[in-house]
Amino acid sequence: MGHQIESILRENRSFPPSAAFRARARISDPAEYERLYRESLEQPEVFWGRVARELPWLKPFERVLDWSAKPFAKWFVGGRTNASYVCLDQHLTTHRRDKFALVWEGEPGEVVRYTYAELHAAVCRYANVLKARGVKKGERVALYMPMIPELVIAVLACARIGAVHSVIFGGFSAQSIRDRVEDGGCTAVITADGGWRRGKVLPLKPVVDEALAGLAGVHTVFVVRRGGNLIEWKDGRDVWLDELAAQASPECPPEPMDSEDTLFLLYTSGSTGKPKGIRHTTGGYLVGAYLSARFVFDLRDDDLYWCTADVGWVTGHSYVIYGPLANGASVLLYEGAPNTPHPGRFWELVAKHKVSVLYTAPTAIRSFMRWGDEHVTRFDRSSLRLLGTVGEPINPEAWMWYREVVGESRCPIVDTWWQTETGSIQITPLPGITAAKPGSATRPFFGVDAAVVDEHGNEVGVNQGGYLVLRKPWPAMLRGIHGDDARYVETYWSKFGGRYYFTGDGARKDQDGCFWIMGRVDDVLNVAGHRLSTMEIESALVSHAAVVEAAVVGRPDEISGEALCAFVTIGPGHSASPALAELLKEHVAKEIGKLARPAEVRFAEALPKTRSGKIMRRLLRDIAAGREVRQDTSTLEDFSVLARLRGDEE
Ligand code: 7RM
Repeated sequence: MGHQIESILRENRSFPPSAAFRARARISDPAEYERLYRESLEQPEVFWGRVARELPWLKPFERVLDWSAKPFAKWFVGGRTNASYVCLDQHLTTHRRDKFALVWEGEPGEVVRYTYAELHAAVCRYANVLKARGVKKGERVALYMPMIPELVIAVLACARIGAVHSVIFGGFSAQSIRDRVEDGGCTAVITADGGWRRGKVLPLKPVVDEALAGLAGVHTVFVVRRGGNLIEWKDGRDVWLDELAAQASPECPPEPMDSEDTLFLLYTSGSTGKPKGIRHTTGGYLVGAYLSARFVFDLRDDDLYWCTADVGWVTGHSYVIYGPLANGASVLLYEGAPNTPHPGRFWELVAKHKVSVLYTAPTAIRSFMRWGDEHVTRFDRSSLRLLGTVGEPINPEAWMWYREVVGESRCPIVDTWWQTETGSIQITPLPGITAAKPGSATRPFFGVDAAVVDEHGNEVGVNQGGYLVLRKPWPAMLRGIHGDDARYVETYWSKFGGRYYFTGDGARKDQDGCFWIMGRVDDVLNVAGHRLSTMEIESALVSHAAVVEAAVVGRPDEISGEALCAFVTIGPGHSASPALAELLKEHVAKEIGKLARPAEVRFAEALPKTRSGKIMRRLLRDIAAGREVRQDTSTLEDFSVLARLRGDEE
């Protein structure tokens, strides 16, 4: 208790932006940056008020921030706007009217493009269909769809009429959908017959049917035709959305939404208990997504921007849809898997569509490393100018590979730290300003007052590990957990007596003010009185040539409290053996010290991960301890992984 988290990993490389990148970047003058950054912290209402006025309002706001009911914030008080109006209508009177908003490629390879004018019309048609079926402002609508343009259209159509969207990732089970529909009180569902995934049509509508069986409250299931798979039909409840849309009017006035009206719910699994419906509102969320997308991805009119995240994840909300479209960007959307039909699929898409900004996850980057450089290098990547990562700490090995192999040492990398709850990026390099360091998310974004503190909320010293907190409210912050204000206060605001927002992550801040995220504090290991971050030991393991991915957990040990158990997947050309296990233990001891030496190394074909690629260490803890896994596994991507780790399939 009261112990700090020890930080033992050191990385000294640093990569300032090139002169060529800086010459065209949105911000490249350090003095201008310093002035803006200081203003954003010292006069946040001046800073955010000015940014907010860059977006179109249907009624101007009267006050920038009301923090009197802390921790329940109100931003842009009294203002009215509409998220679809911000993303679409504002561009229709500019040169962007006929610019591509969306470029979509299906897994089988077909391409569909929407200009801003076309996307606007498509959204209005959907909005009119929703309205005609009685969907009203404030009603919650669940979306369970593949990564097709109709998903983006449906999201924006909900926003247009003031309905609250709750996107459920297209791989979740019927039970997960049911829980989310029930908790959110959803009255309508938008789905598709099926979508393409790994060369096959994955049925979706049948899963929705199962989820809704015996459940009251859903009056309509809107179905988009995509997979062509056979589905059942419930007359009176089910309607073909695309057919009705074809007959609907392409004009639908945007509902004027209060800044603090809910825009969406997005469910995130807590480490315990049922999933939380994170609630985001209209004005502040849009301002946060808009500004961060603009500066972090340095968006310009000639970019083709590709965020590979699924829309079912917050990254897909803020950085596939709202942030880029509010900036008038051209967004690439891809339906399928990164290795279907071949492991170079992503790079084929980059070359074909001339992607200039690419935003993806460390888990994907590590897969590409494992599959081999040749699948990347055989495609032309000269269109790329900026790379981003999100979702987990990226180990320096993967960062360097991303830089050198994908980006040909030409592209800055932005390692962006944020959460479903934060709504927008909070800690990140600015690509024209920041000297990036492999493995560090570097500095807080505008208006973000991040700190590393001890148990009592006091800031710790340079390079000391501790809890990552945010000390000021920010526009895109969550406004609560749907239906459970007490849980909101308890989860995020109680640890430091209501003073700070607690992120749940451990971190350290280095001598240059750069933050190094050390992973979830729930995962922190306690070995012989030392509190160690999983990420640092995993990073040491992955720096060995044989290891592609690693997860380290503690298992109860009478002597040391916890003994370290490492699960590793190894690369092609290496084979699992007791000798390799010993070698890896020694490697960790040499890299970071004897105290971090794993007691056990287990080889695994794959690690249990969430849909967004995060390793589920709490499941591995049960396996390491030889316990039955009894936790919430609803977000697990591939159930067979657990069985294989337990050795059920001999
Ligand atoms: C955007 C997203 C949030 C958690 C967060 C961290 C981890 C995310 C980074 C990261 C290190 C990063 N939302 N995380 N980004 N850790 N470096 N750049 O992922 O709600 O799904 O997850 O993800 O632990 O608290 S999320």
